[in-house]
Amino acid sequence: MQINSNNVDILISAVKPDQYPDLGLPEVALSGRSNVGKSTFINAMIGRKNMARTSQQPGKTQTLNFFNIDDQLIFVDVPGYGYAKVSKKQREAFGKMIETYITTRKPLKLVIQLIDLRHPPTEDDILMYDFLKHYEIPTLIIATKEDKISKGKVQKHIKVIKEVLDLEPGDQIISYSALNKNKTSNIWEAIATYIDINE
Ligand SMILES: Nc1nc2c(ncn2[C@@H]2O[C@H](COP(=O)(O)OP(=O)(O)OP(=O)(O)O)[C@@H](O)[C@H]2O)c(=O)[nH]1
Ligand SMILES: [Mg+2]
Repeated sequence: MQINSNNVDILISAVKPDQYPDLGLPEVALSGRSNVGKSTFINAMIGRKNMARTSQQPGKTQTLNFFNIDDQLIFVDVPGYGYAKVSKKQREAFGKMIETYITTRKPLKLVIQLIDLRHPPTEDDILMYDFLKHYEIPTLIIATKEDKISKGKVQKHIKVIKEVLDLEPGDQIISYSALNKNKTSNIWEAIATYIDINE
């Protein structure tokens, strides 16, 4: 799958369904802990530096941000979970916004769940994965920040993630670094299989 990184645009920052765009494109949403690198992942995949806003501080993304990717698909950047400093009220509002999107959105073809390759999945990661499986949402796990551990340890860490999540046999896991971007084309190939686009 080839993407023209010049033909990428933010469509809308939405908080409720009547704001979701209506282009008839398949959607791929990100999920994962705050600060795991969801917005950075989008930028790395499309070859743009700061299309999705990133931060070293958790809690950066606060709305559902829809990006038109070369008129082929829409990436939906989503607020992260598990950030203690977000107020209870805010956390509930984020939770509801994400739940509504994931459980009702017809064009949603795939959720890419990011897990930090360095650490076993958290309780929140497990809850999120179980939620996706309950609603039968196809899920691709990206184990990110691969550059932060030595090559020899990658497979061992992937195995831990698989075991702790109790990964379903149909769900793939790919390790990735948004710094070296080595597996970008493999991930595009994987995404293409979910959205019925020829590679
Ligand atoms: N070394 C390394 N750092 C990364 C990688 N991906 C993301 N980061 C860093 O992780 C931090 C958080 O990245 P974001 O993309 O803002 O995280 P997010 O998941 O969108 O966070 P929220 O919007 O708060 O939910 C930034 O400092 C990124 O530079 C990676 O693959 N390798
Ligand atoms: Mg973000």
